[in-house]
Amino acid sequence: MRIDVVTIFPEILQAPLRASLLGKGIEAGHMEVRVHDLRAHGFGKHRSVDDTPYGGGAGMVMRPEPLFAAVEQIEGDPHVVLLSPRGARLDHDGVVRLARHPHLVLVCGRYEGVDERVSEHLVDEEISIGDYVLSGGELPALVLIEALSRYVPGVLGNEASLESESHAAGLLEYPQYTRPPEFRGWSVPEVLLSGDHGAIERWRKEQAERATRARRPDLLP
Ligand code: J9Q
Repeated sequence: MRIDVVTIFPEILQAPLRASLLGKGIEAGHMEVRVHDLRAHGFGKHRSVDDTPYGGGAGMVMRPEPLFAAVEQIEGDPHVVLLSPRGARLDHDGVVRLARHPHLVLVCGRYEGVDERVSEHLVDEEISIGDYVLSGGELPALVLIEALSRYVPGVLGNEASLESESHAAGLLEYPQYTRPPEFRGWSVPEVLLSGDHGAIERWRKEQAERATRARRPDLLP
């Protein structure tokens, strides 16, 4: 899978893309991620990429020309995604669907918005990672790249994608414990120390259902 990211802040992306399992997967060539500086296509001495909104109002709007130039200089026939608070909310099914595209371009919106001609004529779809205020699409792009990497063979290992499939499709996880068996008077549930694998499996299923009912009833059928 190939991903190109278009942003005015390449440095926000660089370190996270090098770190952790994701970075190793990219290093090993299982996934190719390239970050493009939108200001390379900006106007004037300050490489400006935004301007005031027609019709008035606060804030700045990203101009279309730098965004079209940046995306159109990327070779191939990519699926173009704009990270924006106006997008469809990303969920597990959305990640799996996007992972089927061999080549994505992620456009990071900034400022108070992006000229509507970008949404209408450059971008294939708009994606939001959740309903909260952010100053730009760079962190959402990283979230999407990490989520996608789980479906790229070799990046996090095949077991990881199988594990996340079963997890995201169903219930919340059951509670996990490790050593010590007692900490500040709080004990690990007896059944987990019993060695009775049947009983452990039943306990975990019951706990997963209980946690889902209490915390995320919207996930239940
Ligand atoms: C660009 N809030 O928020 C959630 N998903 C994407 C975004 C976002 C934002 C501001 C600018 C993207």
